[in-house]
Amino acid sequence: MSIAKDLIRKAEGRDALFGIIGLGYVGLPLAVELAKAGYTVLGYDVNQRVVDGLNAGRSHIKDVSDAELGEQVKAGRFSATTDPKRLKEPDAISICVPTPLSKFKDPDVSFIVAATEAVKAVLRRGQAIILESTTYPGTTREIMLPALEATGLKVGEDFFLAFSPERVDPGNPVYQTRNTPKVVGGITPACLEVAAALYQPAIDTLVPVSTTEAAELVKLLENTFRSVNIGLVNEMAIVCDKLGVNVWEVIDAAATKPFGFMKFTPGPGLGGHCIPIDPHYLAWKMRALNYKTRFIDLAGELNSEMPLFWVRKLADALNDRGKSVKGSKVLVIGVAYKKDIDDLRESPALDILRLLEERGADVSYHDPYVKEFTEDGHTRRSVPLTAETLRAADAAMIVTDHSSLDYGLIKREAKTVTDTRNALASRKV
Ligand code: SAJ
Repeated sequence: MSIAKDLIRKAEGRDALFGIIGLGYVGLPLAVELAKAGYTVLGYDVNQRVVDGLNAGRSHIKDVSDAELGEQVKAGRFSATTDPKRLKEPDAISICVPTPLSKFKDPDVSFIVAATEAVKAVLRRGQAIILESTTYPGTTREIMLPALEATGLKVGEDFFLAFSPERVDPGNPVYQTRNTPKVVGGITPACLEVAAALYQPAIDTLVPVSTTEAAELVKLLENTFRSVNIGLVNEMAIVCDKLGVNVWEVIDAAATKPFGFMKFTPGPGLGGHCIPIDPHYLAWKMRALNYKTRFIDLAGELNSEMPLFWVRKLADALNDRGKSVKGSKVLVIGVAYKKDIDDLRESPALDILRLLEERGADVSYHDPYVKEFTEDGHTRRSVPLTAETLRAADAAMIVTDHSSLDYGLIKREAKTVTDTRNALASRKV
């Protein structure tokens, strides 16, 4: 039997040992889903504390409960290691490592390279390697393939190589790993067939595409689509401000169109570890091909302007009360990059805090999900949201519209509120 057919048979029988490199918000939910489907899963991470916690049945990822992890650990279907030599054991390995941007907004694929080197060191006949990390089109073929074929093994015959973009939306109550359709592209047809067969027991819907580049681009299109549309509504917020029109009213009315429109909302800017970053992977690749991705660049500029736009709106509100930003006490309400989570990555609130302090404001923040954080060596702690803290501030700014906030209290007690999320009006307080 061919090696591919043998792997497919193992997948069908759940006899394959599945490896996951990177046990974060993508890798751990995938590992548990594969174990639930009947595979034995070996997790690999460089962080010994994470590995020890997982082997003790303690999850560090909100979307994976200790109970569901512990069940798989107890059943012997999941274990974790920091030993890269053990990567020779799995028949299949999914790579779920971070792909951040460098400070020059260039792709940082160092984690993918490190994972590839770890696999290359132990690559054996009969293994399937699937990259899941969001990256620029060509990464799988240009970085991973040469490294793995340098072992002398032949892709599509001795080993298999594919790309399948992660589509994890942390905290999403409806869509998790199993019920989110999974796009897969292979370096060869056999690679695609093997990768799809390996995922099939754990994923409800597989979406095969013809190449790894197509699969890489699918994810970048998805997130560039969001960044560009958020940039559009943020520009509409600036347009409406200049025209004295309520942008939220305009968007809500436009959203009544039952076809051909998709609602996005203006905000304080673009945060998170996906939307502000993924489009720049594509822009970087296209610059190398002498093409300027104007939509991506323009959306990035517009979204980056929003913190200053809202700081200026707050300055106007203070000015209307005969006050300057300099010397005023400002309470920023919500610092996470989006509501109901504790994630600060790329949060526009960080820019807003900086811009206010640069203008001489005495700034404090309240966020029920972020008790404290340190940035550039400066630790800030969340203050309670009370009538006292609201009254003590000359102005408040709602940056993250967490569901748990007491908007009635904010409306009653704050001297003035700059509402970047239309949180008060939308809740009719
Ligand atoms: N934002 C707006 N206006 C909007 C939507 C978002 O200003 O209309 C802001 C948010 O406040 C946040 C940033 O954009 O600061 C990103 O928000 P997001 O809703 O896109 O959330 P993310 O960053 O968690 O994006 C993830 C992505 N998932 C993956 O990459 C696998 C994205 O593809 C999902 O569509 C998104 O979750 C989701 O729908 O929740």
